[in-house]
Amino acid sequence: MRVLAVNDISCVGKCSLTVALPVLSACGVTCDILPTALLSTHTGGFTGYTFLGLDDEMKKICDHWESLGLKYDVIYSGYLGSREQIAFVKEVKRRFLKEGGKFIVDPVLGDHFTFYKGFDEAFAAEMRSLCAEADYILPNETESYLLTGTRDFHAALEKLHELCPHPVITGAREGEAYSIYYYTDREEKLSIPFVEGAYHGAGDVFASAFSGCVAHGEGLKEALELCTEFTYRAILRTRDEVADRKYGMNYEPELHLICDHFYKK
Ligand code: PXL
Repeated sequence: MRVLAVNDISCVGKCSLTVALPVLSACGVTCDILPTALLSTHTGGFTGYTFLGLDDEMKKICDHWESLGLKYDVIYSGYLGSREQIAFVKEVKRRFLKEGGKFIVDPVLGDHFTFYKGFDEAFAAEMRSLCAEADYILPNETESYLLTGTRDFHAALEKLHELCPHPVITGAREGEAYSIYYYTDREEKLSIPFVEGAYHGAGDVFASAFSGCVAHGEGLKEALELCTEFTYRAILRTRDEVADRKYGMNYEPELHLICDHFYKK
């Protein structure tokens, strides 16, 4: 099984490709990478970070890959640095996704009901058009709102389902519970206890594990149960063991959960 992760390299502050690579390896899946940008840190909570968009390099990399005849079972796209990159990812899907392969879009736009730095409404509109080409989309609560204009999870899920067969809203606080709303052939949800605080990179931990599950052909419900349990355990460890949460999640000690799921005899 071969997954292509299209995402940035944030050198410090575990997220994006520095999470996708180890998590997909734990799934027993080959993870090739198409880096979208190189940053000294991610943009959430650090100041003075460097940013190098890799638009031109991405095109050259893909031209080389075409000469190798590469094709992927799953393409997973995350943080994209420009509207042009979003358009290019549609081309990447056309050129490199196997017949019958799955396209997963984590529409990285923002958190806490604001855009991440550098993103705006025009970017969100372009991201919506990428979601329309996906088999699965994984917006957080904020991204679901930015894509649909509604904070009501039921209404948002319906609107997202008009775009894509299997939307998954990865976080909805409901009192003391935290719910994942998703669409199989109807609305379904999965709940875990709510944990106070912000956990940078949690969405990437979740989306990477989900991509591994899809590569294994796991059903949506089973995949979400595993990814939610894995992310929840990592959140508890991070809450208890990490002093400065902008450096990312302490998910590594929980990777065994994923290895065991796929490989324990
Ligand atoms: O985790 C999402 C993410 C990915 N990549 C970069 C980011 C963020 C969120 O802040 O800044 C560069």
